[in-house]
Formats: sequence, structure tokens, C-alpha cells
Amino acid sequence: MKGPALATRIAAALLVTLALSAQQESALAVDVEIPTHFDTRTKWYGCGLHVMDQGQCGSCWAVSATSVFGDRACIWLAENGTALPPGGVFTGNRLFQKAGQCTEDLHQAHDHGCKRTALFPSPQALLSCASLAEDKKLFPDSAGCGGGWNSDAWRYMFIHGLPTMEAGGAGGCVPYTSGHCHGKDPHGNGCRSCDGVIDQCEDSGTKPTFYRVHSFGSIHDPELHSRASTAEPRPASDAEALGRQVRAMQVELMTNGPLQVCIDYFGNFGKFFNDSPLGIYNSTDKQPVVGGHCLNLLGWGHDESSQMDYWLVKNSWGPNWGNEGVFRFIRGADLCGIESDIWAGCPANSNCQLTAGVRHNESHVPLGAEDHVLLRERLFDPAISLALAQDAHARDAPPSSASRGGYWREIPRQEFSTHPFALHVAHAYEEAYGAPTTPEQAAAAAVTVRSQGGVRGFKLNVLFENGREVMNDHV
Ligand SMILES: *[C@@H]1O[C@H](CO)[C@@H](O)[C@H](O)[C@H]1NC(C)=O
Ligand SMILES: *[C@@H]1O[C@H](CO)[C@@H](O)[C@H](O)[C@H]1NC(C)=O
Ligand SMILES: *[C@H]1O[C@H](CO)[C@@H](O)[C@H](O)[C@H]1NC(C)=O
Repeated sequence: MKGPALATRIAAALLVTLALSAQQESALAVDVEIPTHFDTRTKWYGCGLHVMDQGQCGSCWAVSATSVFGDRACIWLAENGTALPPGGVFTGNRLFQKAGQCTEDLHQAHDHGCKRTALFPSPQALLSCASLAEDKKLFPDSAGCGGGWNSDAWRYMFIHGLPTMEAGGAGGCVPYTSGHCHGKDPHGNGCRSCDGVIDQCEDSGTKPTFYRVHSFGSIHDPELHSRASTAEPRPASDAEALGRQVRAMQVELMTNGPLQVCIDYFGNFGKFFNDSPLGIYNSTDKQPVVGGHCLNLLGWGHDESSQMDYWLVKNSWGPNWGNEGVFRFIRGADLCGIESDIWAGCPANSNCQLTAGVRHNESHVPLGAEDHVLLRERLFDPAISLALAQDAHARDAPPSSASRGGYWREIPRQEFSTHPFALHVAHAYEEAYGAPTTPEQAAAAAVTVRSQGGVRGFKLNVLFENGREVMNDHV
């Protein structure tokens, strides 16, 4: 092991931890005024404008985390714009965003924020490499396009860091290619081996630089208990805890930038925004949960005509979906668990400090992986690695919504023949048997039906009695 002796490093990490928490307490004590409207893109000159398209891959858990990381790097650099060299490429082993330069004219920049030519951390490395056997202990819930947990995504960015891609994912050092996975990812690596991803930059042929976060955590009011279903608003008895939770989210968002959130994904979501891209999603409409999806919160507002408080949410279904990739969702009800599963982190070498509502000590290190963490050669920063090990004993259950980003979910048999599944099961039957039938007969011939939210509505996988398995990508 490199660096100072273990005891010294533990002591140093402890000091750092104590110093940080003192600062955070004082940050919380100051009465932060929460505005009625807030939008990352206008507050920070266009940071947050880039919208990914995750394509046919359950990568929302990775894409939403890297997008928060990239937007927060942009914010830090935008605030520090004068310190940037001409041309905007930030040199040195620090942040990576070409900030400070608008690709559109400056008037627009002031009105709406501006689009920046930007480099982003590439989710491809996370998708291709977090599922490697040697890292399984550290990232137990990462399965590439098969879904993952946001805690794994942040832990990966903390320990290994990520190479860059061009915003949008089409070019750069490690472009995003898992969108072509078509929902099938037998090795759980986003249909691409890790070797080819982290060894060499595709554009320059050089060895990639890896960018990390120096801290991360989740926002979770201790009184906000998890619940069996997120189909309805939280009961009035949760109002106080939920109020504190929402406020903690707003304070962190105003201070450091977008948050990663995961929701339970209900059957009416896709249709709601196809029908009304400018609407505020405010009800699950008695539809079943069909999966989990992870997203970015960019801000909030209040709609006068409906008197509804809402979040501004960035999706990863490309800029043509919703309102330029962004949509509105009711705020303060914890509908679909949108206020229950919140993650944030700070780019390494920035002076970003997580606010007091973000818990640093929660389930960062999976059970049994502490030694693994300490021994990893790639842990090059002793202060950071030790802070991680230090927190290992505190392992509260993460605040949960029922289904994690991109995961497959088994549909109960009684739902095979009911909306929204019945029609799709019947279509799948036609493909499997080469003949049409009624929804009831199709449901009877189905052995298992699984769904996954987060990719263009939801995907369905149906296994029939005759052994045929049908995957519907564009449900
Ligand atoms: C609330 O949801 C209903 C349908 O579920 C929709 O008709 C209405 O427009 C929504 N309200 C807003 C303000 O979007
Ligand atoms: C973890 O964080 C929570 C909330 O900030 C705090 O109450 C708790 O004491 C911390 N636990 C440890 C072991 O530091
Ligand atoms: C900009 O960067 C400098 C140098 O790290 C730092 O001292 C300053 O606080 C930063 N400003 C903001 C607004 O982040």
C-alpha cells in the first residue's frame, strides 16, 4: 500500500471529516431563503442544458449520475469562468468541461442560458466496467443495461473515476454506445467489454484521464420512512419530515447543482408526456408500477393556473422528448418516490461542498468490501480512500422507492391480462406462435412477463409455454 501508515491516514481522514461537518452545520444554521422558482440552466449560464439519449439500454442509473457529475463540473467552472484559459479547455488534472464558451450567441445566454461545447464524464465506463468480476464486491448492483443502483454509480465515480465523452455521447474519448444494446445485455456490461473502454481514447488513441468525485451521498430525512407503494401522495402524518426533505433537496440544488433522483415508474408515465409534454405529472392514475427510472432534478417552480408546486426534471430520452428533454413533476407529495431516493456528489478538485442535508456516511461501502476498498491499487488519493473506509460502519438502509433504475420487474400473473400489459402480451403471442389470439388466451400461454421502465416507455419480456421468449423494445 502506498502513502502514509494506516493509523496516520485514519487520523487525517477523521480530522477532515470533523472539519467538514462543522462547516456543514453552520451552512445549515444560516436561514437559506428558498425562491419560488429555480432553474439550474438560468442560474448557471446554461449548465444542465445537455440531454442524453440512453437509447435501448436500462442505463438510467448510470446516465443520470454522470449527468449530475458533468453539470456540477460545468457549474463550478462557469462560476470560475474568468479563471479559464482561452478556448476553455481546463488543463491540469482537474475538471474537464469546456465551460465559459457559448455555442450560441450571448444574448441568449443571458435569457435562457447557453449551450456550451462540453465534455462530460462518460457513462460507458461505468456500464462496461462496474460489472467486472474483480469489482463485484464494490458494485454489487450494477448490471449494465440490465439496470443498477445509483449508490453503485456514485461509488464508482468516487473510487475509479470516469473518462470523458462529448456531451450527448456521440464522440470524444469514450463515446456512449450502450444505447445500441437493444435491451439485450447478456453480460451485464452494456454490450461492450471493459478492456476496450478504459485502455485507450477512441478519438486520440492516448490513455484516458479519469475524473472523480471527491464526495457523494444521499439526502434522506431520518423520519421519512420507506413505504410499500409510492402510487399515492404521502399521508399527512409524513408532512413534517417530507417538508424537511424537500427543503434539504432545494438547499443542495441551489448550492451545488442538479440532483440525481429515482422514481417508481408507473404505466401512465409515457402516455402522459406524449399527450401533454408541458403538463405536470400529478397522478399514477391507478396504473401498476412497471419499473424504476432515474432522472436529474434541475430546479422547481409553482404553476399559477393549477396552483401546483413542481420539480423541473431532466430525462435521458434525448432533447426531442417532453419539453426539450425536460418535464415537470408534482413536488411535495413524494409521488412515485421522487423525494425518497436522492443522490449528489462533488467533482474532485472543485471547492464544492455538499450541504448538511446530504448524508456522507450512508451505505457507501457494501458489506464485506472494506478491505477490498483499502487494497485497491487504483485508490490513489489516501485522504479520499480513508474517508470511505471510515464511513463503512454506518450502513443504514437507503431510502427506497420500490424499483431501482432500469431493473427488470416480474409482473404478477393476474396483471398479464389487464391494462397496460394485455395488449402487449397479445402482440408478443403473435410473434411467438405466428398467429393472433385474444388477450386472455395470450395471457394464459405466458409463463413469465417481465418489464423494465426507463427506456422509451417500458420494455416487456414475455416467455411462453412453447419456449419462445419475446422482447418488446418499444412498448
Ligand atoms: C394533472 O393530471 C391530469 C391527468 O392525470 C391532467 O389532466 C392535468 O393536466 C394535470 N395537471 C397539470 C397541471 O398538468
Ligand atoms: C451518519 O449521519 C447521520 C446524519 O447526518 C448522523 O446522525 C449519524 O450520527 C452519522 N453516523 C456516523 C457513524 O457518523
Ligand atoms: C473558484 O475557484 C477558486 C479557486 O479554486 C475558489 O477559491 C473560488 O471559491 C471558486 N468560486 C466559486 C464561486 O466556486
